[in-house]
Amino acid sequence: MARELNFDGLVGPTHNYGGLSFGNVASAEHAGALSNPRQAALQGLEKMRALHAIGVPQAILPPHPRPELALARRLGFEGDDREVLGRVARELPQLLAALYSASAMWTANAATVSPSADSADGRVHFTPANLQNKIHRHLEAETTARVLRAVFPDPARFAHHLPLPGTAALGDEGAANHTRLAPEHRLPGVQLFVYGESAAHPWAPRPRLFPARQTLEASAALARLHRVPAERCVLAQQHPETIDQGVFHNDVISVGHRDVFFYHERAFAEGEAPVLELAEKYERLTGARLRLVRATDSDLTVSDAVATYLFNSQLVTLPGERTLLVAPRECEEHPQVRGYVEALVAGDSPLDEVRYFDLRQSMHGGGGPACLRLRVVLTEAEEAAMAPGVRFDTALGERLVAWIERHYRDRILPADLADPALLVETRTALDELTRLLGLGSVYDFQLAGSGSA
Ligand code: SUG
Repeated sequence: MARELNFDGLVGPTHNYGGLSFGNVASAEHAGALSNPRQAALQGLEKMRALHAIGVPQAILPPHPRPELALARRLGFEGDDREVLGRVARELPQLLAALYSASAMWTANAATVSPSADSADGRVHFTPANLQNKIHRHLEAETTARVLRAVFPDPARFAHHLPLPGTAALGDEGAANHTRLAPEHRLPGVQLFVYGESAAHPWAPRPRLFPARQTLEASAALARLHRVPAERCVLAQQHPETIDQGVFHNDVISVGHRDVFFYHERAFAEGEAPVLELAEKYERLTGARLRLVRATDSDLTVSDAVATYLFNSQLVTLPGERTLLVAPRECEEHPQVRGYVEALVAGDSPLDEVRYFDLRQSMHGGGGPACLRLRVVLTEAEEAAMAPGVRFDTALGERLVAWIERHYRDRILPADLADPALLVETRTALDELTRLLGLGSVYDFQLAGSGSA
């Protein structure tokens, strides 16, 4: 037996719209807008609660410590916490949003994870993403590494790699560019690694407006580190024109789960070739057929996909082997996309049901249902070796709702980030959370005992 657990990111108390992600259309559109951290966290929890209730195994990854004043200090801002915050607010206010970013909620970017069934050494492999393309996101790698080691401690079962070096040549955005397909979770499968560009192919078409955040060299290193045999890997370049239209990760244009791969015809630079390679390898290695759902431009355009995040839906298996599409509410509100999805579900496609979720607070930063979760396939024994406190159940859900209502603000504007009270509130909330999740001290401010605010 093996199951796929969805580790959702719990939205942190400093969720704000900094407009920090060049190339992410929603992030740019909402720069400086009023955010509601309380609602953001509750919307995410509601998705976890609903999926748990229909039998989808669910767990939680905690928010990261914010503000990350260590970054400000490395940039020359001196003094105690209050002084550093005050100086940044006066001299470099645009840095405040990065120091306070709650982007760790998008755990599809936390790490790449390969299940033990696919790895030559029979262990589950984790590599935290370096997220080097964005200043606010590169902050996440260190805490992610620490949290993953705390949640998956046994070295005989779990292999933890260092994040790849944080340089443009090795840009890595984690599971958002990685899809694992297998007839059943416990059986060996095939892994698709999608990248935006490569130094080895300087003449290949590349995006002209927006950055490609993942490189071929990074994806190849992940496959090597995770000891996934080459015959089980497919490496594919994302279509550069889609990156320029706002598809900054592959999970905005395709999604796969078990034996289903749902994608837009413009997803890949080489058109249908990588999909055929995937299907061919899948069939040869598993003896089963990959079920493909290919959306064409007449079904929906790339810009519809970016506006609604249809491909950022989650695919999950319901009891009775039915496949559910967990889609953002924006798909339901878009007549053409809604019509397309409903036709798929009503017809004989592999998609059997759809459910829409209101994740508006996250969507306005460019993160849909699939961005909010990191999938980890675990055998029964591996699951038993995992830290138990992060497993989601109804009781934890209720405790988290109470914790959010106790600690979270319901409005943050850019100017509020200068308020030292937010720092104190955030640390108090997070300190309490690590006890609630039984994680021990995983945050710098707990380890160093350096709360001088
Ligand atoms: O990296 N947005 C995130 C969204 C990540 C979505 N994840 C996946 N597609 N898997 C990003 O661009 C916006 C932050 C801001 O503007 O304040 C942000 O970081």
